[in-house]
Amino acid sequence: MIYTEKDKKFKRYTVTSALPYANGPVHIGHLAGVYVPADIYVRYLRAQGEQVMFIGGSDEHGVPITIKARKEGCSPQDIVDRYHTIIKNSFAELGISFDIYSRTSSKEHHETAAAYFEKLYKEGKFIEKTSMQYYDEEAGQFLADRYITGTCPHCGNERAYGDQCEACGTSLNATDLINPKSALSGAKPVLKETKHWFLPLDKDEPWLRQWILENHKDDWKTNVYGQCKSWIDAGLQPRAVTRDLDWGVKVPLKDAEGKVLYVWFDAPIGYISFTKQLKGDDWEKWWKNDDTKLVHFIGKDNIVFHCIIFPSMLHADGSYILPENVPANEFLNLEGDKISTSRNWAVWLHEYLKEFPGKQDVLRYTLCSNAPETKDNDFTWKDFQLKNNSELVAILGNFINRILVLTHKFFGGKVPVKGELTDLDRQTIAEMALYPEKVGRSIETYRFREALAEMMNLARLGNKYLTETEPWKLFKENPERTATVLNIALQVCANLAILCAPFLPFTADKIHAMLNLPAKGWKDAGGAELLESGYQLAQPELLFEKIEDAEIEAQVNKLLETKRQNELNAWQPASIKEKVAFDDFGKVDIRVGTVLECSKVPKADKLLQFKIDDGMGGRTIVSGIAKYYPEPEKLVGMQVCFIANFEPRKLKGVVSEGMILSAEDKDGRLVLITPSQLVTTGVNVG
Ligand code: B3M
Ligand code: ZN
Repeated sequence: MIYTEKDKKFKRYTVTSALPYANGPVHIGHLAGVYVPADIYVRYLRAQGEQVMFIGGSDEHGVPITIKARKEGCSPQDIVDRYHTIIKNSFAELGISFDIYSRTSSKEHHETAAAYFEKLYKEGKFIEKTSMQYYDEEAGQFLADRYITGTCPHCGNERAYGDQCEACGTSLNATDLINPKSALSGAKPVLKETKHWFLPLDKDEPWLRQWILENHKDDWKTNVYGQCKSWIDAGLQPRAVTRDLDWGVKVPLKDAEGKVLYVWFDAPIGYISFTKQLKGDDWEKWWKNDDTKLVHFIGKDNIVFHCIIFPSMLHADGSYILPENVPANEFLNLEGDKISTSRNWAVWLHEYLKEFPGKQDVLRYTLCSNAPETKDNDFTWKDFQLKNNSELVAILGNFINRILVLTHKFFGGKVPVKGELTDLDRQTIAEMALYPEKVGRSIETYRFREALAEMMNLARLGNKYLTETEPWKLFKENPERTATVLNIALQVCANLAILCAPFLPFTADKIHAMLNLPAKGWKDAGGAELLESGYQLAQPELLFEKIEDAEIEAQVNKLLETKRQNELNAWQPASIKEKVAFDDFGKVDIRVGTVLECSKVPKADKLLQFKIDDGMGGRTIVSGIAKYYPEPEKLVGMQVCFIANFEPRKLKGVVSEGMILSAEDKDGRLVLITPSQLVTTGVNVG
């Protein structure tokens, strides 16, 4: 049975997943937070025989896209074309089973979003307000959303954007920011008058309070409910739904030259316009019938938009249903650090697919078993390896492989006939029968980690059954009993094929093929007669293979390299030291010398020993630059600068009479300072 929210029976499911911005590829954080759980949910519903529509697409408007285009010197359309293609293809390859994956720059979407606005406008649902907005005088442009940064008034984050603070998740208006700065020129912006249309969210407070805080108190996740509650309790404010920008859906009014719809106004309408693209004239029932269940899969930074603002838009129109649930996840970190597109701190899906061909299910498995359902979580490559080697290979893959190999060995690959049952058989069959409901109930309540763990428990049950019956030993003395054991074990395999399909669709297909199992739905699962006796099985193939340390090390090294690059990029010149009097500087005696000999100091990795011609009979200087000059003899003849009036010091047994000058580059490399032309040995530097 389907356990619906409040036990209401729905006829069809409209399932949406957040539209990723087409300004970069998709990474594991997106997948674990939104697309893997959404895909599990819809695959399960389809297996239950439900009518499901799974909507996805690229969000191709918004300031981050125009900022990127500006940086790269191309058009916003070029940017979204590039990333839409990468995102769409990589989702398909991972088996994210959208019924449609469209894009908001499409003509149909522009028409639908503009019409949506126009209808609300005509019905007087907006407030028209002239207000002062930030304007960059150098760039000659209003600074909407991410074009402006400043300090968040709530948490003090100095890099909050004009529409949202990513540190604390609060949604902002640009005028809330402390110390605002233009992202275009860095200039302090001025306030300039402009007209916009606002959604009066303040008027929606009473019904939002009732709908979320009362009606959905028990069935929405606590993280989602909590964010909504603090928003509503803080008092809702009217929100501008238009912007002074030239990239986006044009505001369909006469006096709105140079204005577009706010990206968070047009993007969720994408769910509707994509439905129209998919269903044509039949689209309305997916959005307007009470017996349709609408579910939005999103990440936690999108909660207010999907729980408050979009529902207010739907409510303002009046003919739409509201979401039944919004199972938002928290964030996934990578190796202990926040995933970041700009710092390239991510595992990119399209790269994973190239580097781990055929291992889609390993990623799906790891991300689901580690999904940040109730709190932020961490992805590590070590854990990825462990999950593959000691769970997928050792528990699931090994079980299925053993059974198939034994069936081929003893019974020519035919499902053997079941004889008399023992207590253990009956118990195993009875336990197996509980799994479809256990897994299903967890999926329906959006507890995907738990659901996956239950599915694996069925494989564990199978392994336990084998350990206790030992069919590989049994055959010689009791072929009949072996037949019964393998029959039952094969039924477990068949059940696993059905139950693992929402999570591991590629593996499910392989098991189906090996068992020659006709397509079966969730309702068939649990039974001990899925495979009839005498049925011919196909040849077994390994479902999973071990991931070696070297593969994991390569990934970890790739991340270390990213970290190194980030540190280099973050390099800034050291601040200037305290002022020094001219005469004080004059006390330091710097000279030019010529290298006569140079060699490594024995038993000291870092030190080079120089014999320097100083024009006064020569001197020895020891310098800690051996690492950067692996062939010291090549330095002979070179002119260097050195401090000539240092107190002599003993270093590793060698007396050093001075210090050779070098510059420290941003990666820590030391480079010798040398005059730009040959000069007389021994002259002063100053
Ligand atoms: N484009 C995703 C994000 O915040 C945003 C979702 C829109 S869903 C309508 O990264
Ligand atoms: Zn903040």
